[in-house]
Amino acid sequence: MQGSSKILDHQPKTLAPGIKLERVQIRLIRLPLIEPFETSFGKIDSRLIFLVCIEAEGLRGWGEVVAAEEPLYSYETVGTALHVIRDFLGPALLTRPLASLDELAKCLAPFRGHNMAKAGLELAFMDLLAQLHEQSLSALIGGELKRVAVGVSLGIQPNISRLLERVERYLRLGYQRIKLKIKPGWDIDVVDEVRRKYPDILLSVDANSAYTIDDREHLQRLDDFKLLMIEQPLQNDDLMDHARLQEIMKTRICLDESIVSLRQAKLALELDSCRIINIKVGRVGGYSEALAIHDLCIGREIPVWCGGMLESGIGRAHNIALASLRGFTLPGDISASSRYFERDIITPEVTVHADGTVAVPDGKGLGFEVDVDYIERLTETRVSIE
Ligand code: OSB
Ligand code: MG
Repeated sequence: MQGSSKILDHQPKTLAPGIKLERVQIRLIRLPLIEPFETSFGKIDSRLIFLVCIEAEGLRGWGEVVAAEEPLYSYETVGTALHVIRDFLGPALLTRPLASLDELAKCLAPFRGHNMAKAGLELAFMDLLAQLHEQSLSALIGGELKRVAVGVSLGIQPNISRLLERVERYLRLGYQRIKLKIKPGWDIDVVDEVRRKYPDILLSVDANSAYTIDDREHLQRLDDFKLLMIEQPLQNDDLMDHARLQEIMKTRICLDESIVSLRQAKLALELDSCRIINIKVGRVGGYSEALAIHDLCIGREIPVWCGGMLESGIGRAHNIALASLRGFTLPGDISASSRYFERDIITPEVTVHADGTVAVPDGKGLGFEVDVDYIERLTETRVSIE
């Protein structure tokens, strides 16, 4: 390994004298899920998708705010993001021309928290910047992979046989890793059954903070199943207990909810709270922080992978670009559009090849067409900031 500072060169792409953003548009659209998605914090049947569109220089850049309707995965919601973008972040971006991602990030940095809201704006800005540079998003951020490996996240099912049927289905479709959502009462036995039937697959579990350190002995039983990782077993703000758990478990802990910034990532690695990191642009506040965490992990030889938030095609396209960076060595939660939605809002839809990879598009910006007419028809709420 080389020294960490020189490893990667996400060349700071600047456009002198800067882009004057003309308008930030928010649209909320509801997309029904093909089947309900259940985690340790609840079940949803549809996604209220929060789209951000930035207009400048005759172009439109698209981003997505991944917040849910309820503050369960994080404190942010569709409602808080709407408020914060409309009243603070959006107006701040319209005050002066912005020449680079760095300048945009600096402009948003004074506002505390609300990472998903910030990320939605960063994503839209980066799509715009990539188009202005006549480059793909992947190329703009220094992505090297032409195909990214993907896995699937399987929600809690009404019974084991339904789960086994889903596992079979996604393995047949080529997905390279199966992740099972777990919670107390849906864990050891379930993992045991899946592992028994599929002794050699890449298998992981995600608890979404459903346990506490008092469950340590119970969680240690997961060590019997050769899991790739256990994702976020404990509370989001408890790096110390994660470190205590990692110390006594063979299975690598991967942190999701806990890693909200480069600083938290450094702290988690320093404490040995985890040995794998899941990067989500939304959770960390956008590309600039995501790239920094990626570079940190490469320097420390910590594998990273791209998490998902049941995004529409727009968020999904950004995830594909992110996952094309070379530190993303484990399969991401990047499913085909058809895994979640009857019809996506981009064309072509995201598809998973039989070898369990998704192609990184090389067209300008997102590399997919945004189906603006369809979005228009679905729009429930529209807010314009100018
Ligand atoms: O914890 O990774 C998670 C979905 C919503 C909120 C949190 C998570 C998830 C998933 C789904 O696991 C990943 C996907 O988008 O396919
Ligand atoms: Mg997770």
